[in-house]
Amino acid sequence: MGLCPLARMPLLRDNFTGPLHPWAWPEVLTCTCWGAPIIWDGTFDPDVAQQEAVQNLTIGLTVFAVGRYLEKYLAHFLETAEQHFMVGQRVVYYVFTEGSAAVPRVRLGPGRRLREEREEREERVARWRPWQNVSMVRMRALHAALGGRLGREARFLRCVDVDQHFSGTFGSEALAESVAQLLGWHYRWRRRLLPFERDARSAAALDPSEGDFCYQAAVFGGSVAALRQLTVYCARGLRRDRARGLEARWHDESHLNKSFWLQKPAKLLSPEFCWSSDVGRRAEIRRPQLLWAPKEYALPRG
Ligand code: UD2
Repeated sequence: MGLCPLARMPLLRDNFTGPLHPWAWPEVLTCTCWGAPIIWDGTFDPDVAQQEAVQNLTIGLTVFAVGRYLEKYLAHFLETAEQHFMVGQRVVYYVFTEGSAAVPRVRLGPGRRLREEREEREERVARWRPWQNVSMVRMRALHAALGGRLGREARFLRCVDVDQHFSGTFGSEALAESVAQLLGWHYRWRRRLLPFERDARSAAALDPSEGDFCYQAAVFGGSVAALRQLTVYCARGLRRDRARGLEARWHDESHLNKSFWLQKPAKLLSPEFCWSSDVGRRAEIRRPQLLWAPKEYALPRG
């Protein structure tokens, strides 16, 4: 597999339908070297995407909300998902949380449900506590859930961080067998500068000549089968590293990047689909679909 030209060889936006003059649009990459589309606002017609989506399928949205993240972020996350996420589709929110924590009640539209993933996992979730970062065990918990009811119920899934909110339409154009999200901080960087895991002892390690793009663990998705493969790969890597006293530079995100290097995603979402205002203004970022909440790294997690 050849390596992708990154921002050094951008392509023009195609299927232009927006109100701007074409010359006002910055150039962006719209296809990877292995033929996967990179979805930007203006490169798809939302109505066509909606029509082409398989009808009557259930889309799962998984989100982990443990400790203060539950109280602080979950309600707003769900309220905005109701306004923007797969509107008109059958959606199940799978909220992974712990013990007796109260999941906020949010009014859901027709065909939309919320399931709390805690009973069978209560003990496991409780064991997350000593861990510095809850996100480290998401892969294992997701893999287990995909093998159960969640995996039978949903056709496609989107797995996301809770400390963000939907700010624009996030629809069927984002569905595919496996979907990766370009990280807003790094999508313009040259490959050799990307923050992949470089310690060769880690299961997440990528050689300087490896890695296509820097993907974010805050949004990834795909079919149940593809996600079972991805989550088991990452969970095994995380376990192997832990047994050796290692922790990859960006934790689960490093393992996700390794997995997507080996199994190329079928579709990439532009950074518009998960954007941080802290990155600053970018001409090609016009209507972010998800916005990060300000990061509070000084506060405890887990
Ligand atoms: C980055 C990634 C995240 C993950 C993490 C690994 C982005 C936007 N996010 O996030 O996906 O790869 O790095 O270090 O790039 N959580 C809780 N309770 C906690 C802590 C975390 O529920 O106390 C859950 C929650 O869903 C949260 C997610 O884990 O959104 C990721 O944790 P984070 O946002 O604190 O990690 P962060 O910002 O380093």
